[in-house]
Amino acid sequence: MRYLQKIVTTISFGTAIAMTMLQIPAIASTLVRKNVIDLTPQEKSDFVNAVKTLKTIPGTNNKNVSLYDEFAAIHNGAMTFDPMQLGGLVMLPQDTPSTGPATGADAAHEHGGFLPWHREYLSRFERALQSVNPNVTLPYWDWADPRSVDVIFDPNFLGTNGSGSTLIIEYPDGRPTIRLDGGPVVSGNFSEADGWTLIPDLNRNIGTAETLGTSLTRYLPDPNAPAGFGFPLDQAETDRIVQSPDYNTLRRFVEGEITINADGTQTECLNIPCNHNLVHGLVGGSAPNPNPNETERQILTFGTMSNTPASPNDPVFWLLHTNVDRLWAEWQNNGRQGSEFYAVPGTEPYGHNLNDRMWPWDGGDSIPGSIGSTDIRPYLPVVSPDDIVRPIDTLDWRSYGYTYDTLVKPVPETSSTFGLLGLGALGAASLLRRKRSYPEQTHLNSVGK
Ligand SMILES: [Cu+2]
Repeated sequence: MRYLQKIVTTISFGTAIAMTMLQIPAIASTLVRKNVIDLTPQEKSDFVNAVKTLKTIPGTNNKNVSLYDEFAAIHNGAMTFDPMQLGGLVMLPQDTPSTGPATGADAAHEHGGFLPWHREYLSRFERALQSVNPNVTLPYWDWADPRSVDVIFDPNFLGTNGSGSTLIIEYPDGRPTIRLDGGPVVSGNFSEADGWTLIPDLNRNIGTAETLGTSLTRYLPDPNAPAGFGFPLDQAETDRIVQSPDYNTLRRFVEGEITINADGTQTECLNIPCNHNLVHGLVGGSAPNPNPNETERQILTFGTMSNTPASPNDPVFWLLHTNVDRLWAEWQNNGRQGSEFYAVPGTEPYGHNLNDRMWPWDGGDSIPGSIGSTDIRPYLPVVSPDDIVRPIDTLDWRSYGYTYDTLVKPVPETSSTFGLLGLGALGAASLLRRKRSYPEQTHLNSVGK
């Protein structure tokens, strides 16, 4: 639908017709986003090479900035619309306030548009990768799979933990001391020695607005960390995300504002985040502030991934968010794809309702401000005034030309699903055939493993 809309828009502009027509074949061939643990060595090196190449291509606006940095700038810019940046207790002094209807709420997080905004953002990044190598698709990090961490944080794939810094956070009220080991990634892929140099203005601590410098910084948890303080995340909890009864619950659950317990009760995730927010915090290093007061935030954040504006500087960002998008697609694939399975109309701040324009694809309606004293606007890409995207345009992931391996894989014949249904061998075989013919419409095992 979004492409149809674009055709109608561009016809009146004449010259853009040819470009629009070129997009059509991409829709016809659906690319499959895979679990990162299933990538072949070739697929892994293709992904890494495409990501690194984007860091060497000049940006569309400021030629001193790479295409990759422009993506990082967009994520920074989205958060400047929230004067309480990331819900911290303190309003960072914002030298240049944002303007326009999006002002007042984070344009990409904490509200209904979290899922649509990131779906659009990921797809644009994936298309940028495909302009380097058409075989590349975004892999996802199934955070509940114990095999994922070793595959991802390999020096030859997305690089290792940081080193050289130990943080000890002590709690005067008797809570256990937290120890975090990490720091800059100093060798292997995505280290500065490897050429992965960050723009300090786009790599800031959300709580202090101080820059984290030019290195990717990680504080990965101890591999033996107890459940809830390390990887993997809980499989049963992740399965419950896809069972969420409505969009608002799903969005809050997967983003990490709440969790739903096994007995169906809800718990707010305050000082210790959940799901997507937890993964950000575990990679970048975060801890409850021992002494939050009127001038400090409730959660301390240390590295690149835990400081949300900066987080796309870590390439693992894309794998985490692709998993979030997958969980949304699986939820939608279970009969919830229509616009009635979105946030209740009128309940969201501007930019997050079904037909609102989402910055930066808003025709220039809103202008981001600064993060502290940092004006990120010189780093932003050019966005055409007719490049408009609303949440409603993002609901059908297939219209972007991709799907997920979990939505096209046939359910294994040994699956308990067949046992539960009590099907005989013949029935199971015919169901399997139907699934192969219409994989996305007869999907039974929504969290396929
Ligand atoms: Cu995120």
